[in-house]
Amino acid sequence: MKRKIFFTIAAVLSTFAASAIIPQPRSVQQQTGVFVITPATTVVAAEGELAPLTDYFAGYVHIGRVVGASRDKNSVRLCVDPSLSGEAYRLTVSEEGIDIAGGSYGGVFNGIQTLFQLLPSGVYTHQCPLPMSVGCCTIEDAPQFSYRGFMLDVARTWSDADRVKRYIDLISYHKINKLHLHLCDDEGWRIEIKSHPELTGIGAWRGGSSPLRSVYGKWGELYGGCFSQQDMRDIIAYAAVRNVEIIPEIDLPGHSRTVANIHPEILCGYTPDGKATGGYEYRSAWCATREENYALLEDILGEICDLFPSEYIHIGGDEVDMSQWKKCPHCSAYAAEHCGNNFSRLQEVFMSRVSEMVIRHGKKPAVWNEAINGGSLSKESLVYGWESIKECQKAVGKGYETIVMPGQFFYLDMRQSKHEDGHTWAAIFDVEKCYSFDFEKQGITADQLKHIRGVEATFFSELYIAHNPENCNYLDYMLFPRLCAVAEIAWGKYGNSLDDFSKRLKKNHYDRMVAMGIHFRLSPPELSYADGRITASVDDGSTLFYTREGSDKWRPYAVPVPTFKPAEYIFRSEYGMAMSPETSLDKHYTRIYPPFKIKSSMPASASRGFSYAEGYKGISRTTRTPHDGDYIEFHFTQPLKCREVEFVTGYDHMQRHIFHSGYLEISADGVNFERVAELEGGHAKLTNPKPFKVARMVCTTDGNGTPYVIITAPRIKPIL
Ligand code: TNX
Repeated sequence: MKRKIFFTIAAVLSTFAASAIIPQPRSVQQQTGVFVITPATTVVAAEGELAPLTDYFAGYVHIGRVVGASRDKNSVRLCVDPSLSGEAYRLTVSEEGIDIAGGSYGGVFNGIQTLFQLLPSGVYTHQCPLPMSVGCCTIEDAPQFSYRGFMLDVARTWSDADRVKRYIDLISYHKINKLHLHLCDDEGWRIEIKSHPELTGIGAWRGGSSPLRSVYGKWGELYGGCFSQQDMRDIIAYAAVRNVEIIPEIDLPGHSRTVANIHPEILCGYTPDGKATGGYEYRSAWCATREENYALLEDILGEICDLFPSEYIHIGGDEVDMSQWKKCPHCSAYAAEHCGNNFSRLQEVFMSRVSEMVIRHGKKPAVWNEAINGGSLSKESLVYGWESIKECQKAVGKGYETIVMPGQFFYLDMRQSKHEDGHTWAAIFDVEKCYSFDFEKQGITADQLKHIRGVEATFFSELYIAHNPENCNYLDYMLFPRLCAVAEIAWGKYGNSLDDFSKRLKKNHYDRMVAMGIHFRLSPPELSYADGRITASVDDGSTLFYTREGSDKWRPYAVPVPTFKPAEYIFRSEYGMAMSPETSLDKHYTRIYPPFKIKSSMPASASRGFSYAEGYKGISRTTRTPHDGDYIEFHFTQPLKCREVEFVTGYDHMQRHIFHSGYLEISADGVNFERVAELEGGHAKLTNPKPFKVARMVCTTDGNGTPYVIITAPRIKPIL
């Protein structure tokens, strides 16, 4: 009797679980009864391609494995069913056992992921105790898109093999099946090329003793890393077990400053214009008409094609700075003769030659959407539409298979709310906005949809370097739960509403993500102020904390906080290792804009003079890179009284064009200065400073990896 009650409760629980899967399956039929996985249960697959999946499964659920024919009822049986299409699967849980039939290896893998989500979330810790009961059900499921991708930029901020494998696990739990690795860019070269060991020998390291200066974040310390070809083979094999294909990207012909630093001869040869660059080589595009360049690219791409088993090799094509081609006598003559002076067509000449190399090696080219602007790139190319939906439609219209990934929904390097970190160029968006992406609402027709191979989320990592990349918290926070939304868009929303997705996410998937070890982002707490009290609330079961500005002590929130200075309070919530952003009432963020003038040892640039920052109208720029001893002074008309002020070199969200080290001095009389803070990431913040008239940022590093310094207006908060 007791046993029966237990099973009934378990069945209710798993009934609930079956309707709370992410991505949600197409069809779920609940039945009565349960199957109990005990230590005596086995996972069974016929000999052959499914064998690795028995090991994989038993790595999570500690039961015996059987490879070969088995008549054992008490088992989880894996099989390929040719009547199912590719990655489709049918998961049947009966009182006798569990059957996972897939149209292919990938289909079976997908079925296993769905089964994991029917089990207690502890399954993801690899330590879930047995027995575990699963409610009887039949789930029939298939993805809408065969390409469900995630792109990680390991070039700007290095992520090593262990980290990449961890993300392979995390994406595969969400049935994402492509990992696009952005392997080189202006800031690094991350994959060993045996015929050109200098590419990683030099190009994988910056800062410290490296001849390559860092551009973002770090300076004095040598940092970076790269994958040997053997590392990459391990990653590819690890991913293959998890139904993930690695697609490598060698970004060409722009974004190539790393190669250009190592092999300056690849650049266009023309008489430099004499513009001061502080010794920094700013040009980065491969010369399109230098024949030897194609020989070098053949070496590189030949090895890439041999190393990666993927159908596609991504050859880049984004954001090419064509100004050098215009100055290059050979490129400009070629463009005049063959391209009607259209430099996009010259880019296509370049891309076509590179595509031919890839095709000769038995692969197909993948490119960013700008690469098809000239009109003649091979129709075999897969186009990644990142700039906008319109660019995706343009690619489809030209007959290309297309990956949809416009920045405003799919770039997970965008910030998630106004006062958080991250890029803003495409949008500020959180998981809900991300989930709201809808092909039909975006104006994509059923006919266009036929040429859409899938979707991809990206994480470009130039801002990551400033966020302690040695641990994954920031990256986890930026990726999850937005990647859960992308996973469901990729798998097919099948009419699920945002409300339904949010419920599944918060009620069930939060616990799974905690068990997966993800430091994901929680939605910020809701705040309101009335009758002298701030009330905070959350709708996801997370625990609330609050603090007051200037204090580092966080208190648990239990009841509304009485105060007449509500803007000074900061709230956040936690769930496992997940965290919400810190949030305050709007007034907390209010800034003031007192008049000031800039004086500097560095001249102001002609196009971005100091008046921009002085007028709080945008960034100002110097004409040269900074040297040890250079300074920037901020002279306020009236002594500045404030509750917080932050002085910023570089963009306010991006540690680039900064003073890499230095300090801040303030003075009440403009004569006597007191050193009050050290610069970190080009910034210095003062809380409740005594009134001062002049602040001076002093640089103690020679150079900043770029040809100038950006000066941003100070960010000043008023006394409340
Ligand atoms: C655009 S997306 C880029 C990257 C940047 C990214 C930042 C693309 C093909 N190019 O180089 O890192 O924006 O979001």
